[in-house]
Order: sequence, then C-alpha cells, then structure tokens
Amino acid sequence: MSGNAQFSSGFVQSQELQQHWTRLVYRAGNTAQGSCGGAFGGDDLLDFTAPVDGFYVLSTAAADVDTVLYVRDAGCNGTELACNDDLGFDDDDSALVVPLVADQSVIVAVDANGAGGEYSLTLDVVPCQDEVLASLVPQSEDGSTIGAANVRAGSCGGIAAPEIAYGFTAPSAGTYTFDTFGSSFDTVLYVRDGTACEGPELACNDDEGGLQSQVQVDLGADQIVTIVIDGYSTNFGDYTLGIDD
Ligand SMILES: [Ca+2]
Ligand SMILES: [Ca+2]
Ligand SMILES: [Ca+2]
Ligand SMILES: [Ca+2]
Repeated sequence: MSGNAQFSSGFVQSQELQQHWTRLVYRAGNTAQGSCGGAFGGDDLLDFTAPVDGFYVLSTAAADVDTVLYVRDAGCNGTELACNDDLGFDDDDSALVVPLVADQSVIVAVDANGAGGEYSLTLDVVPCQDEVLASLVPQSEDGSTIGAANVRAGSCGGIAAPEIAYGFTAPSAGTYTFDTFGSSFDTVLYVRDGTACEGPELACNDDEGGLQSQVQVDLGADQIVTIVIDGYSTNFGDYTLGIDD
C-alpha cells in the first residue's frame, strides 16, 4: 500500500472542484484489481472523501499505460461502485462516473493491464441539480445543453447526450405537467423524486407529439423533484422547459 495517497478534501473543494493528478505507478505493487481488469498490473490506490453530493467524473490519460480505473467503497474489501478499462476500441485510457454523497469515503484505484507507468488522473464534480427553480407555476425556463456534462440518463433515453438538471419544489399538492415544447432538438425529459443524484424516477418521456417531450406527475405539497432535460441519442441544443399544473 506504499502507493496510497490522500486526496485532501480542502484541496478538492477549491475553485470548481476540479483536480488534475499526475502520478507514477510503475513502482506500485499489485495489491488490487477491478472487475474490468488490473489483475496483473501495479496499482495506485487513492483515498477520497466526497466534499459534496454530486456526480464524480474521473478519467485517466496515459501515453504508455493501458490504464484500468475503478472506485470502491472505503476499506480493504469495499464494494466496487464502478470500473472502466478502455474508453473505446482504440483508446486504452479509462473514464467513469460515480454518484457520491457528501462525506462518502471511497478508494479511487488507477490500475494497469500490463506494464505500469506515468498517468494523469482528472476529477470533476457535476452537482445533482445544476440550478434550482422557483417554486411556482406556471413557469418556463430557457437554457441549453450545449457543452453540458453527460452524467445522467433516464429509463427512456439520454445515455449518450448531455443534459441539464433542475430542482423544483411543488408549491401545492396536485398533478404537474413538465414539457420541452419549443426546444430546438430531440429531447428526452425525466423527473426524479428528491434531491439525490439518482433518486427514484417518477416519469420519463422521449417523444410527445413531435420530437419534444412531456411528462405528468402527481406531487404532494412541498415535494422536491429533480427535472432533467436530456437528449435522444447524442442530440443537444437550446431548450424551453415548461411547468404547469
Ligand atoms: Ca492490480
Ligand atoms: Ca485500459
Ligand atoms: Ca445524458
Ligand atoms: Ca424526443
């Protein structure tokens, strides 16, 4: 465990919660492996405690190392939360997204298939809600998913497209309608219960009438939901989110 290093939470909380690490793994021992690889390669195990709730986006870049990246719950035999070997058929770097809650401790492992070597590790955090809307109806909100992160998906789509998530509190009990009518692209819309990054999905819709989306959900007074405007396939663009009761 000589390669073990401590992420400083205070350091991570600086600026935009973004970190870039460059480390040497070629002297690290082979102490761990992930479900997707790393059985025979030296590994670098990093303790990390999440400073805030969010989606943690981790990626490696290495010129001469076929990296394997995984995240486990803290402890020697912690449950694996995510594992990635290769970004693509011809790209042996690794990347993954794992939702964590504030103060959750995990081990970030950079492992290797074959020989170790120098790598850089990048850590970014995407909040569970990008913005919080006013608790009123009707309202509409204009925005864009251009350049947004792709860390979420609904049961009806959105795996490969960037998205924006809003927090919304129902001002009174009733049936609420959310839509993306007037948006410039093929949207996917879903609503999750609560403020957690991956709360239970209440509704998901791809197309309603045209390529835009509409869902209806019954909410109690002061119930908080997370509304996500995502895209079909890899689509992105300007949107209008409508909320009515
Ligand atoms: Ca290993
Ligand atoms: Ca790899
Ligand atoms: Ca998405
Ligand atoms: Ca659609």
